[in-house]
Amino acid sequence: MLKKRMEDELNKQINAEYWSAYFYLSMSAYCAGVGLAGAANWMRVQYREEIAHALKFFDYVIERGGKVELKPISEVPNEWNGIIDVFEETLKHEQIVTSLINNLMDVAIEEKDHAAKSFLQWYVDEQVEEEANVKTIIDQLQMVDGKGNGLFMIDKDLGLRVFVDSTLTVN
Ligand code: OFO
Repeated sequence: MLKKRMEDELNKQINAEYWSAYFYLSMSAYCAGVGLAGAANWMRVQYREEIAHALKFFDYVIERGGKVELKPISEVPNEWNGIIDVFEETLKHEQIVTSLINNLMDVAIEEKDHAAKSFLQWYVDEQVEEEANVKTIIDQLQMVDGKGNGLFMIDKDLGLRVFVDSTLTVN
């Protein structure tokens, strides 16, 4: 059985993952609006990843006999200053999520909840990958100054991303 404190923190994280999904869907709309279909696709895949992250928490709370409490999702931004800004904001956001996951891990340790620690390790590893992937894209975009033929080629690559439910695999 989950302790109340752990249950509350997991419920907050479900909300944070849905917020992330909504955030990336908004970025997808922005990218589509500025003619970057590849980046729009990348963000839409990211949106689906976040939904999968949320559902993994959702299922876990239920599996541990806890109560899922879905809260309202607060408003997300819908304007950015170009494609480099979009990915820089993505990285900043993922760094915040990493700290949320680390805080959750701290709670699991404090509550001596070994099962939650084991469960959360998946997210700790996933965040390393999330940040690294975004950092690579920012580096590429900066190389071409976020424009011209270079941007055209990067956008094509971003268009190749397909959704793979990483919650079903072991990192
Ligand atoms: Fe769920 O990792 Fe991104 O936000």
